[in-house]
Amino acid sequence: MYEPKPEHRFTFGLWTVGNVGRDPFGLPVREALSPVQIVHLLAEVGAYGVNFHDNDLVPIDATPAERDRIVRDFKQALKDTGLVVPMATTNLFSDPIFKDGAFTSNDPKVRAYALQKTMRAIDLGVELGAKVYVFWGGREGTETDACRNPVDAIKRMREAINFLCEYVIDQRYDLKFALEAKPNEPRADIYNATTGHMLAFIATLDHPEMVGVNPEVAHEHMAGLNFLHSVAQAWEAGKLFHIDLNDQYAGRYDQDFRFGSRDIKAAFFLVKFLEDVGYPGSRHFDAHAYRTEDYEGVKDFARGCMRTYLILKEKAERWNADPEIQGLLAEIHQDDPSLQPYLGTYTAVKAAALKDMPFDRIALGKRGLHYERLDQLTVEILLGVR
Ligand code: GLT
Ligand code: MN
Ligand code: MN
Repeated sequence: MYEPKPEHRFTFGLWTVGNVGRDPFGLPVREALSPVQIVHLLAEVGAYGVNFHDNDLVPIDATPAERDRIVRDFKQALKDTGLVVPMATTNLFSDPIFKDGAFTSNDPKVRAYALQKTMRAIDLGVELGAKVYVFWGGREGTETDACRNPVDAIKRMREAINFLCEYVIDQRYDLKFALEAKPNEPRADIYNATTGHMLAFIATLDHPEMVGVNPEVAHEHMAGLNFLHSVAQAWEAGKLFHIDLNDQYAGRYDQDFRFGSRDIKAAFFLVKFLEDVGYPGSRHFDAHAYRTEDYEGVKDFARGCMRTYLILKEKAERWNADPEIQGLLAEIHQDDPSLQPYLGTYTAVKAAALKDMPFDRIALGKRGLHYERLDQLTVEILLGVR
């Protein structure tokens, strides 16, 4: 019942199940797998797709011949397993050249190199079938604002995304961009720190229709925000091009835990939202296994992400079919046709009528809304007693 199937569009990055468990305080705990091995691991656990940064697949210092061999082997692994590549992205953060950012760097040479690297990575992604191209800013930020006026950073970021949109159009690629925010880490403060910032930024681009967002659970939680609200705003704006699922509590470093492992209720309302609106894109798990695990544990982690999603999907169906919940919702959302002349699109007549309308403010403020009951019913569904 909770078996992952291709129609669920569950994807993982090469960097997720391939994560070797290095952290700022400790060395790798798992031996690195090759991209081909990772594809086979993902096929074994039942994933639909695999995403990558350019350098997850092709090392930054590979020769053209090495690149061709690696890409050939990777394509063969995709063919052998049936996995697809729905998304690709660029590593603009690991190499020391990017220590002060890529597109927002003060050094025009670094900015130019970042564009070159991204164009090459776009070519690679498209060659392997990607339809969505993610931009996570990585090191587009500061430790000290003495180094740059943030307005210049925003202008440089706009210039880069505009440039790359034109490149995609020029190449006649069928590719959309998805911007991913993270508020802090790996630098102290990152520009365009939340999905909301990204949505506002997109509206200022030359080709806003080509650019959407890739919200990540952990990144909005890091900022203490409600992830569902960010996702809903992106969806309503037609901008939910991709999503990164994982988990973590607010106020911590970017933990990238297994989906649903920290805040089940938030994960539930997220899954319910994605399923209710019919979000058609990838459900990408941008997470990694605990550092305590070997590769069997990594498989447990990956299976767990997908299984939890599917369990929550089933819980959402149960919630939608629950007569008591639906009864409460019907009550909560009851319309009042007598208010039609006053609400909706503005007219001068409506405004005048509304200004004269008497309200029983005290009575309206006194009503109980039954949200305690509604939330308890939700919790009981999640706890499996309903
Ligand atoms: C990195 C980051 C993620 C981004 C990845 C894509 S890399 O793991 O923390 O949130 O989605 O660049
Ligand atoms: Mn993250
Ligand atoms: Mn992410």
